[in-house]
Amino acid sequence: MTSTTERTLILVKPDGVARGLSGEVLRRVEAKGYRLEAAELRTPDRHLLEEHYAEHAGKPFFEPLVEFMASGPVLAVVASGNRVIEGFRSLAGATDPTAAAPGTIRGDLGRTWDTAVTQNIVHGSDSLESAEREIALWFPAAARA
Ligand code: IDP
Ligand code: MG
Repeated sequence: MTSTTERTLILVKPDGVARGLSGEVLRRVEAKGYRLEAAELRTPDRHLLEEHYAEHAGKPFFEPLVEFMASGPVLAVVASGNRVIEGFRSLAGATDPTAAAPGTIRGDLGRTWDTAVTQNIVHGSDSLESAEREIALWFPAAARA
């Protein structure tokens, strides 16, 4: 990838893949006008997830989160476009799917299944720095020097 357009890492989490929502998430990303640069379906190992969620290490939801994320296939996607980081966060909606606004991925397709908000269908990078860090973790070949 030689483009200098902003990029973000999107994950369709195990709940989203298991519920058959991968296509719906990609549809919304493409319909918004972003470009798909890479996509891979895989079950991430603990090591990758601990790196990916390093900012949350030590929090009470960290262990259940890593366990949930390792529980099945995840669709990892790199998308690009002007302000795609902010734009995908907006498409995704608030972290808690019960509270997420209708019209968003989490608001339209998610709900809380128990007391936790772990299962919320998607992840999206939250800043330029985390996007490049996360892309390098999930797609080492696509990392920028
Ligand atoms: P984000 O995904 O909206 O950026 P973060 O605060 O970065 O939200 O949290 C990362 C992920 O950890 C969330 O998407 C969700 O799966 C999980 N999570 C966040 N807060 C909680 C919580 O209070 N309980 C359980 N899981 C949580
Ligand atoms: Mg986050």
